[in-house]
Amino acid sequence: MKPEALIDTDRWPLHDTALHEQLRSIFCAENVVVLPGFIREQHMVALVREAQELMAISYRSEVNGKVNVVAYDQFPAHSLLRGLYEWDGLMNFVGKILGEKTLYRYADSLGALNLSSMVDGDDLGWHFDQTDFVVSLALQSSTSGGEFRNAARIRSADDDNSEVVQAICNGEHSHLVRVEPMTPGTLMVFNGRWSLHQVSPIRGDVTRHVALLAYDTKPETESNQELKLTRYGRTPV
Ligand SMILES: O=C(O)CCC(=O)C(=O)O
Repeated sequence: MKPEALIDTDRWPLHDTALHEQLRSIFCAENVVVLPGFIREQHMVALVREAQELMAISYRSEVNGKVNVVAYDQFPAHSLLRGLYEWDGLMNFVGKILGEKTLYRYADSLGALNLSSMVDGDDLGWHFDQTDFVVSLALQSSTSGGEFRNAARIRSADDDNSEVVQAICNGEHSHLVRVEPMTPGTLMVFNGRWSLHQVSPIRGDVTRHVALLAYDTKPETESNQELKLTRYGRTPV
C-alpha cells in the first residue's frame, strides 16, 4: 500500500498551504501540534497488527522506566510504518508545520524510526530527545494510564533551565506540564530536544503502541552510544 493511502487526506490535505499556515502558527504558539485522525480508521487494524508482530522482536529497555523498543533496522522492507517514515511526502508536510525548509531523517540506524510498546506497569521517565523533532503516531492506547506528558520548550540552546527541569522531574510545576491527547491514529509533532516529556504508568491488559519518527534540521545526526546501549541494548554493527 502507498503511504499516502494510510493518511486521511480529506481531513489533513498535505499540500494545502492554508493548513500549513494554521498548523505552523499552532506550533509557534504551543511548540506541539496534535493531528487527530491523521491515519484513516480502516487502516488502524493493519498498523496495530504490524506493531503487535514487531513487538515480539523488541528490546526491553529498563533504564529510564520500562519500555519495549523496536529499532529502525528491525523494521522489514514491507513495513507500513517504515514506508510512511521513508516517504518524502510526510517529511515535507512535517517541515511545513515546523517552518523548516529542509528537514532530514535522523541518520541513526537504530533511532530514526522506533516502535515503543508498553504493557501493564511500564512507564517512561522524564527525558529530552537527542534529535530535534519527533513525530509520534499513536497506534493503540492502554486501558488506562500511558499519558504523554510534556513540558514544551522548557529549555533552549542558550538556557538549560536546570532548576525548573529538576523541579518538574520531582513532580513540581504541574502548570508547566500538559497531557497531549494521543488517541489512536493521532500524529503529534513536537521538539523533543527542548521539551521535557514522559509517559505515565500503563494500567490494564491492552498494550500501548506508539511509532516514533525522528527528524533533524541537520544531516547525519545520531544519538550517542550510551543512549543506543540503554535503549536498544546494542550499537549498530
Ligand atoms: O511513547 C511516547 O508517547 C513517547 C515516547 C518517547 O518519548 C520516547 O520513547 O523517547
